[in-house]
Amino acid sequence: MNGKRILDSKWIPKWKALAKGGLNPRKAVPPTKSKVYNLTMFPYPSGMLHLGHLRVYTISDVVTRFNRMKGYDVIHPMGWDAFGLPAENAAVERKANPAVWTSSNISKMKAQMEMFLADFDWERAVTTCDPSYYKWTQKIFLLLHEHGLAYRKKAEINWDPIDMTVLANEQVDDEGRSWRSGALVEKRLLEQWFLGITNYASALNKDLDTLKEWPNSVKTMQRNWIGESQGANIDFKLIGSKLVTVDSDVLTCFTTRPDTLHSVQFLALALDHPIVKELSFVDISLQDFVSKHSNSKSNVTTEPDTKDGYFLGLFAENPLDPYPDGDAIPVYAAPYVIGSYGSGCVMGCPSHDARDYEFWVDKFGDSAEFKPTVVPADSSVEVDLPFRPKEGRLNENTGKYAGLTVPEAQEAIVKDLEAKGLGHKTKQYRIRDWLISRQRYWGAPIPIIHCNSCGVVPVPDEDLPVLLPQVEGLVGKGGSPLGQLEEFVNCKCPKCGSDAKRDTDTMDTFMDSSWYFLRYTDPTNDKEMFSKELADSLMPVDKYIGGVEHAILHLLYSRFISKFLHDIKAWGGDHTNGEPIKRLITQGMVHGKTFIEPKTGRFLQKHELDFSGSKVFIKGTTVEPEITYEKMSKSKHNGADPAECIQKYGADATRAHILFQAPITDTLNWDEGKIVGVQRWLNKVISLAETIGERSPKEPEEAKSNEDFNAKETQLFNNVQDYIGSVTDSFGYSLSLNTVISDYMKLTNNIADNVNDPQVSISLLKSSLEKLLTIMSPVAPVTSEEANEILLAKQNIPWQSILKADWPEVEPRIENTQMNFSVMINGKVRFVFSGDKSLVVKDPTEVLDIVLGTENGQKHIGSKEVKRIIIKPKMMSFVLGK
Ligand code: ANZ
Ligand code: ZN
Repeated sequence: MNGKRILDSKWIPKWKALAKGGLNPRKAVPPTKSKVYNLTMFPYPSGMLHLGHLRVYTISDVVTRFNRMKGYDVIHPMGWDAFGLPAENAAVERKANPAVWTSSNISKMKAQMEMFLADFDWERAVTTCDPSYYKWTQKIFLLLHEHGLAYRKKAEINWDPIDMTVLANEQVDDEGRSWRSGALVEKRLLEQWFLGITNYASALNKDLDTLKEWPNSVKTMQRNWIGESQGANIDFKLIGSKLVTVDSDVLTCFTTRPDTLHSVQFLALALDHPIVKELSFVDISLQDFVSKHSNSKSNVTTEPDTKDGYFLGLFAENPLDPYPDGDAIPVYAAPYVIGSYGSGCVMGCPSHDARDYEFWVDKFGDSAEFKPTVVPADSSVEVDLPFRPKEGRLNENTGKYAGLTVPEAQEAIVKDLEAKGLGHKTKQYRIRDWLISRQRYWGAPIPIIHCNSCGVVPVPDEDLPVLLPQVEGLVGKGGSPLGQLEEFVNCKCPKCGSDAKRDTDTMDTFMDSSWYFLRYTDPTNDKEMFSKELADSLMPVDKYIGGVEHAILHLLYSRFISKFLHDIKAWGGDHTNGEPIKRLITQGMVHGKTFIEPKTGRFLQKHELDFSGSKVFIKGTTVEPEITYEKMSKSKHNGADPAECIQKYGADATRAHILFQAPITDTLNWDEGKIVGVQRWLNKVISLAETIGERSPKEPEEAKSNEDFNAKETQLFNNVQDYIGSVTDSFGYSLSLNTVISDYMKLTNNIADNVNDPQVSISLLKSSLEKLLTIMSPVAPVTSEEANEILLAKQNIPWQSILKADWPEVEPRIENTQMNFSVMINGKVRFVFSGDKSLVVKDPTEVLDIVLGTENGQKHIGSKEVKRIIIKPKMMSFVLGK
């Protein structure tokens, strides 16, 4: 352990004694202002804190310390996103109990967080795998079920035919093989639980506009994910249909371009459309067509780009131009139509849509005919088909709509269709309902019982939580692990009392994390998921800091569940729209320094390199490696261990370094070598405390008042105020934490420059240093506290933690009436004299008298004869006789 770590371990217990176990004594000072809820994305307890964690938690810790010093009532909780596959895998591999594995990881990580001084509200901690937490996750599931927002539907899963088990997508490699058995993974249909997030698609999309303090990039990602399209549903009647199982003779198409209705030349149905299903019973070549295209469907659901189509022998009519006056429109089955989007039926406009164009040309080649209806606004411009204009007009093929612009035609056509009952305006969303069933062990059991007579029966409230059964030595075989535990599966139906079976799926872990910030407001409540009163007083989250990798799923699910809980009045009221997070801050990644062998491109390990000189060489050669910064990974040998860094340099230096290297939203290139600059700064602060403390009077003395400051003092005073102002701003809205560190360094140098100047009073030096120690305490609490202790001890003042201090107010700058004069004696500058600006216009002999009143005046002029005196702004010259 080196000196810095000794300091860390000196202060941690002292703070704990003052802060009831926390790490920040300020927490014991009653707040005077409103609540501020600072949240960071809680970690998965893998057992190892990495630099990404260190970065995000340092950011939220320093901001929280600042907010507390400002007097705010800050909530800064931490917890554990503790369910999930890694624990389960570790359990299978080591025959360990995932609960034990998880809780030992939690204690390790908690200790690592303490090492870098993160001060969280541990009294609010939640652990998602704890029954006292997942009881309420299950309750939320049941509430969703009660409101028709949780339902069962058949969906595909990955099935490993050798291990006889369900696999998560991550367990299937790129070739579609199981990670463990190597078997080719099969798709199987299984009844699974879905949550109706699509019911909230419109609100989730619209309310993005109210999130003024979210990064636009994140809002755009969410918008794209939700994928709202404005358009219309248009009904096409089948001509002389003889369908049996499908009892409607209307095909509804969703289109974003109702203005192109007159250019429709075919309709295309998805392969799983009921009409295609019916017809394929009797048509073997259609069967072949469907199965050929269904089999080619890959593991991931990418959009098939095939232009293939199969004519179904059916015709439909255009609602605005019915048969027989209008054309009979052929109906195809086509793989490019997505069954789950819109109505699974497309109105094909070869003249105006690229995909429809390709489809059409593929069918008819050179003899394909076209019916363009939209032309450029400027009719002299020639265009190629397909023509997909942003600004255009309808042509003569459109009867009464000819001449209208695209938006005008859309309005008019939809209006006419509505009048005829053949169409209406609508919106479509790309987002799908949320599949939450996992055929895994380590998750919250779905609180449902299946009864032969009553069907799906929710577990009654009084029987919650449905406990995850304890297992010794999980085996990763045979479907849902819970399904093999007879004691778990077999139960009585809560409704009729007959033998029944429990649902054996567990919930997606995103469900656990979709509401943890609400639980933090009331973490120990065993009567409710949280009290409405507490949630209302603490929500919404004011700042949420975390990785941009959660921009879509986690944040969308959190918004969905929060809005749902808001709608059922579990929290909030009419004044909110149930949005849980006011401001979102996405921190950048941490990249590691990577050494590459220039010829082969091989990643080099540290032991292959020679760091002894000013340049790095590959050991035993004169070859310099290529150096880049890349995402840290084992294969690139570019990882860095935060614990090691803290051991070496201490928590303060590590924290300051991580903030200093890059703005918080940028990628941070981690280069441990650069930490020396920060160390030098921290050492300087300590030595300033020693020097200034040494020179401070042992008895309290009255500080010089601001009006009496000379030019030097005024400048130092004003600088201190400027830096306080700048640091305050940076900690405030802009969160420009890298400039905070450079401000600290500049202010430190500023004080150091004045420390040996006899014209600067010791009381001002001392108060300047105190200000510095106060404003740097959020980032470097150990150094602040240590320097403060030195300063106090030298003055025989009993120790008081500086972490309790209020954040200093910026005092008004002092208008400078003082001027620094360089004093020349016989043509050479000998010293600087600080005096009132008015000296320039004073009688020179009076000025001489004043100068003689100073130490320097006596030393350099003394009783010598003065032959000439020149006084100018910033300059005085005395010519002395022999
Ligand atoms: C006629 C048309 C003419 C269209 C035109 C586009 C351009 P977005 O914007 O992504 O919502 N469509 C509708 N349902 C579909 C399905 N199930 N599978 C594949 N494509 C489908 O896309 C909406 C457009 O995609 C719709 O507007 C429809 O083609 C097609 F010049 O209708 B359009
Ligand atoms: Zn029953």
